[in-house]
Parts: sequence; C-alpha cells; structure tokens
Amino acid sequence: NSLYETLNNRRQRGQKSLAVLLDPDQLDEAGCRHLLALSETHPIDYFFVGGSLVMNTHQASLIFFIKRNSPVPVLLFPSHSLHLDTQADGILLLSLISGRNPDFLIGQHVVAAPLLRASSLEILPTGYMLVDTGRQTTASYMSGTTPLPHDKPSIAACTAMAGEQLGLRLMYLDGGSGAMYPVAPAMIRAVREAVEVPVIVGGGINTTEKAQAALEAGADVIVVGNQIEKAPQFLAEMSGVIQSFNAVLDPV
Ligand code: 1GP
Repeated sequence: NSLYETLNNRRQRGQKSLAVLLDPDQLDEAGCRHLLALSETHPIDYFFVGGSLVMNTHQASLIFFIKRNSPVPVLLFPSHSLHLDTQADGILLLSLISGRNPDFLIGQHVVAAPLLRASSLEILPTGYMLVDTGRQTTASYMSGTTPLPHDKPSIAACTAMAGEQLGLRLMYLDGGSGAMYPVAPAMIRAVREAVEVPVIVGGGINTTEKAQAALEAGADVIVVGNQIEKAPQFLAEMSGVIQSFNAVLDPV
C-alpha cells in the first residue's frame, strides 16, 4: 500500500494518526536518537521534516539518520523547492490555498516538478491552510500571505472544498509552529464536514486536552512539533491519546 492509501484507509475507518514534526534546526543527533528510542514504546505514525525557514544544512543528515534507525515513514514538509530530499519516503506537496501568493500556490511546484518526477518520493498533494492563531507566524510572514481568520470556519470549509475539487488529496489546517492557541474545533469540524479527504491539524498542540479536542472535532492526523522538541516525554501522552481513540474503534 502507498502512504496515501494507508492514510486514507485509516481515515475511512475513523482511525487517528500522530505525526511528529522535526525541525532540522532544532534537533541534533542525540535528541533524534532519544526520540527514536521513545517511539519504540510510544508509536509515531509519521515524521514530518521541515520548517518555514531552514537556517542550517542538517536536514539531509537528519533524514539519513532516521531512515537508518527507524521504520517510521518520513514525509517532507517543505516550505521551498530548495528543501527537497530524495531520501525521504514522501512529500506533502503543499499548495498554500489559504493564501493568494502564486509562488506558493504553483510557482515553487513548477521548479520542483522535474526533480520530483525523477525521484521515488511518493507525492501527497496537500491543500495547506494557515490559520490565524493569535500572532504572526514565521509561515505567514515568509509566505507573504494572510492566514484564515480563526473564527470563520465557513471560509476554511469553502477553501478546503475548492482544494478537494481541484484534486488535492489531503487538507492541512495549521496554526503555525508555536501558535498561541490551536486551530478552533469549530473550524476543524467545518472542514471535516466539507471534504472526504483526510484532514491534518497542527500548530500549538501542547496539551492532551488540545489534542483530544482536535481529534474529536474530526482531525485524522495531529501534528506536534514544539512541545515534543521541548519535552520529548510528551510523546508518551500524545501517543496515549491516539491509542485510546483507536482502541474505542477497534477493541481487540
Ligand atoms: C507547525 O503544525 C506544525 O507547522 C506543528 O506546530 O510546533 O506548534 O506543534 P507546533
């Protein structure tokens, strides 16, 4: 099964997944080793690797290290065509549909297209929606786009609907890394009801309550970055939340 088929099958069965976002600027090899050891008892479904601004050149060695030491699939979460890396398993090919900057809707993709075609990366076309969650994030500044107003779920729903009609196969609602508060459950619910494709939610998920709220509202995948970076043990709590959701569905 492809990564997408697995994800979509899980979505059809109502199963939830956990993605851990690794920022190559923040994680050194010792930190990564520690996280991989924790992931043996507290499962992670996906590693997302990337950031809105990459300051150093550690991304390649980070992916190399994970691929040698862990079975967890690595998905690129690139903010620019410079950040492609063919060692990963797949790429969230993000089109920033909440914004009106053509470079991030199609421009970067044109530059990347021949490289992607020549690679064996699985391409996951993703409607990426930045949501205003209290302060300007690096993602909205760097992309030069206005995020969706957090209290306008209908705009998010129509944006996701249009993205799905254009053929995008995942929707990612992101409050941006270190968001002051996470994407509102009402917005997640509206997007969940508007589209059939799997919905990914991230940004500012730093407590089990926030994770639970996102999952109950309909997120299929939750993404946690900062909080696991700061306190790797938080992975145990996140993994526990996902497992208890899935256990209710499939009590074996
Ligand atoms: C940001 O969704 C991710 O793109 C994760 O955000 O670092 O706040 O968990 P955090």
